Amino acid sequence: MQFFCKAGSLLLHSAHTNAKDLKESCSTCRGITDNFKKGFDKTTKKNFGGGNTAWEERALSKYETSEIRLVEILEGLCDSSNFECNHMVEEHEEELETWWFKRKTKHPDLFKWFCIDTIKVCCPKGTFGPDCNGCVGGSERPCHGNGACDGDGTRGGHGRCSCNQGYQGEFCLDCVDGHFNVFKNDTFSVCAECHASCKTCTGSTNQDCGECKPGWAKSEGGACNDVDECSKESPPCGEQQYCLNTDGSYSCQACDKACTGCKGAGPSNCLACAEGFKEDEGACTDINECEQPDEACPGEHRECVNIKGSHRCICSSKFEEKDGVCVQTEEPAASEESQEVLDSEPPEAAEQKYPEGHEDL
Ligand SMILES: [Ca+2]
Repeated sequence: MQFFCKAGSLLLHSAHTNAKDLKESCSTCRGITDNFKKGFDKTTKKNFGGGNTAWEERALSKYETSEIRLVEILEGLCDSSNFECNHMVEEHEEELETWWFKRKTKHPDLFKWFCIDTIKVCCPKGTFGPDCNGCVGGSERPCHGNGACDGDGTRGGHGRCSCNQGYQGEFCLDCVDGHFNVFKNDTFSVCAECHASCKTCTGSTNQDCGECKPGWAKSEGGACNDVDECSKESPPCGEQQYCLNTDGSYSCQACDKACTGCKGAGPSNCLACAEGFKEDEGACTDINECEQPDEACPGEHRECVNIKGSHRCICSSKFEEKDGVCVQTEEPAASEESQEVLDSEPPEAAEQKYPEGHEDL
């Protein structure tokens, strides 16, 4: 035991850089005392029927404060894989025994007695560090209620504040850009969000802006209003896009594929129709090339298929493309094996084998 304690304090000394470990020691200890409480509740009236008989009453009151019960509780304090926890329990088993037999009544809060006051790995709420000093802003309301104190409740940390969203400064009393003070004195501060148009502000409307955010500009009346980027002389979007103004910004949207250039969404907002489309009742609509007077798919056994903005030429049924012309598809029966048989037959007979094929011609 003596060895452990010395080694432990040596470790604490050499590990002042290891603030994270100090914070973890406290949470390990908290886990131990939480599990102690669970084990205590679980062993209440354990192994006893209802505690009705006189014998049971006597046995129960003996068990309540017994070493047997303590051992049962100690066994459940740590997961077997949790090295830190098992190490801490092993190192401080004596103290836990002392509390169980001698201090429990006077100091019922095991966390406070064990983690804070005895093995000194934790601090009271609102304090931090080796000596449990008050956090920035005081231990009552660390960071004036607008942030978290580093190391709060542990023997680690530096006690400084990381402020909540909207707050800044050492004491978390100042507002960040885009926020303004609804209320502020030396110890209290409430910040609220500015209007979306303000970079800085003194109130909640667009009239209260100090500086406007990008995409907004001050009007003559002093309010920040949206800039309509789309109405500028040189529009910010590409040729196949139209501009969509939004509050504080804009976006460039793709034109409909029926358009060459456009002023809005859909085929009715085209500046000109794209190739394969023609104007029809104010909108660019697909040209059906297959119904044009000029044959779109010249050549024998070819068919025309209209698609949006174009058309495709395909071979008719039972024909396939070969070297730029449509030729008759070979029947599945004419595989290599049967081809030999066919070849050995007289040509007339072979031709007669496909009367249906010729009908398609
Ligand atoms: Ca805009």
